[in-house]
Amino acid sequence: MTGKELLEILRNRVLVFDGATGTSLQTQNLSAADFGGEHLAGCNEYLNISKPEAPEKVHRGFLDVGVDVIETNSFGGASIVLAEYGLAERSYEINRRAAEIARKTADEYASPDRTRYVAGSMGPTTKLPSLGHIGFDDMKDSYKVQVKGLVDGGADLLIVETCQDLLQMKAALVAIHEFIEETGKGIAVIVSITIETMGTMLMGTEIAAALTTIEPYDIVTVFGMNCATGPKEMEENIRYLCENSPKPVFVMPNAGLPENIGGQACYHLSPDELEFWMTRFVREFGVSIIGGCCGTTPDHISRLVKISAQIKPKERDVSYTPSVSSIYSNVALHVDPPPVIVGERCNANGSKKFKELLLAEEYDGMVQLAKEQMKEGAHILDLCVAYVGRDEVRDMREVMKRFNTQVALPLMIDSTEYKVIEEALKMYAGRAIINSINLEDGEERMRRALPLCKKYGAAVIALTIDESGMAKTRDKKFEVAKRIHDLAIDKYGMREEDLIFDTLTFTLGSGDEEFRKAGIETIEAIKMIKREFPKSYTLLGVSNISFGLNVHARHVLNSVFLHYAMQDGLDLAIVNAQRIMPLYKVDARGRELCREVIFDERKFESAQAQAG
Ligand code: THG
Repeated sequence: MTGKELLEILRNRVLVFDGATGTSLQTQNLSAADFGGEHLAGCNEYLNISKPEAPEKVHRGFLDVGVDVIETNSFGGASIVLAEYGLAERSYEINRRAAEIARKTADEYASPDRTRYVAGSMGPTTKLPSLGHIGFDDMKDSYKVQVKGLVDGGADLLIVETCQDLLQMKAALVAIHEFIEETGKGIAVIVSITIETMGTMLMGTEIAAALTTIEPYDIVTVFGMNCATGPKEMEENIRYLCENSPKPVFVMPNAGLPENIGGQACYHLSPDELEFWMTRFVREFGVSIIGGCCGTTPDHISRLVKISAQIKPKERDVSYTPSVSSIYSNVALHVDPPPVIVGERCNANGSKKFKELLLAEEYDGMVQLAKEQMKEGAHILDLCVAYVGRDEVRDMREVMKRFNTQVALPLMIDSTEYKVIEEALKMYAGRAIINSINLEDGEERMRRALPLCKKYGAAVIALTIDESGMAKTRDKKFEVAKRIHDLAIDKYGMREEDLIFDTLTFTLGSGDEEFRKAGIETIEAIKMIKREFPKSYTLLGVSNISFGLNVHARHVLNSVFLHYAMQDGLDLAIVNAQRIMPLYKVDARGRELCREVIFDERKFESAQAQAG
């Protein structure tokens, strides 16, 4: 089924998933021989080959109580997990068999007025790419084989579940994205993350950052959470998703928190308690898909079937704020009062200190500079490691490896090289911003960069530059912005809110007649863009306005320019956070002088003319 078809089903009712596969298999007391020998004992996925009756029995238990969807016995079916049993090469076969067993059993229970669906289960594997346990491409390739097997075996949809690390989740999504592109097959996808008892994902991710990272993926139809805790502990996060997620919400709790009894995890939540919490989630919060994770039995799940028959989910009133995220937390693309501050100093061309750290390959010092900017008030960091004569791809990898987990702020990837941008995106768990695209070489940059945005869920900065160069007047800046806007949306599938327009300013510090209106034109173009594309964002590299002036004049002019740009709708500003002053801290004379320069009022000349 396609994502659209899944949405259609969810318009009318709550969909019920099955319960625990792993703990249900355990209760069958299978012998080593059932698993195919001592060396395979414990490999649940190999049962699809060695004893298919075992997973089939689990499916029947849940289909008997009336579930809509059963999950394939393939949670650990990625080759990187199967490798632990020497079964890596058999991943396709094992996943395909898992789907075939579920398909055959589900079809047996289906009737003309009652479809039973098969969800292909994709677990988190045993590796965390954000900790360097495995490379992105290796993980993605492993998932891709699993996807192929599950779809070929007859899965109706895919569930990427128990996600621990957003980068692991992205590897699974990129695998599905590539599979869809290569085969042309549309398949619905559910993503489910695991929030540990401490309130974040294993890697420390807050629910808001997870939502921000997943939200741009249009291949993902439903988003939610499963495992780690019982429903009670999930309550606040479920409430958050129901209030903020534009995608329908999925919940699949454990039967309570596990208790360790003689080395075995035991789950004690009663069917009554599960029914109580899930009723609340559906009726009061508006959850659309319910099921059970570890420890849930057919007795538990029969209660969910009852809920689905009796209760319609609450109509949700969702307000999503477009944002970007690091692996830990998220930052909205607009704050009140503005601006969102983008720290400019992690730039090998814009900071002497950062350049020196890069040349000395002092990567930890670079992390320190990033952290300093956070203390100075930056919300996002611009990151540029381009330096003549150095290998930018290698430098980006070295820096990203560290910044991904050691810097809590979302990043802007500032590079003109697509290879650098993609390598950065492959190492970044959160939602990044690509800095930038333009029309200097016609559509080429858009054609290369925007598919990367779609694949990795990034936002993008669009500069008002076209084949004739950097736009100088407000009308030309707007015209270029409109051309990019229309192409990005109509041809590349971007959304208005994924675009951040930078109306670039030349310096007012040169004194050239040609550039005297640079400041006003830039500000007026921001106004026009905000009026015509209200869902898009605007950004400026503020320090550009003052190149060529002395340090003190720069600080003052930058601050005053930022003030006026903000008044006219600027959302984000790339600045040296430490050096930006609020307007009241600039003395009145400096403020007035800067205003006259920015708005080109030419008091000086007209006074001279009068005197003459
Ligand atoms: N738009 C977008 N991206 C950008 C820019 C833009 N990225 C780069 C740049 N412009 C914004 N970043 C900087 C960084 C530093 C300076 C200016 C802009 C700067 N640095 C001091 C100098 O060169 O004099 C040096 C400071 C130091 O060495 O510590 O001014 O416009 N989308």
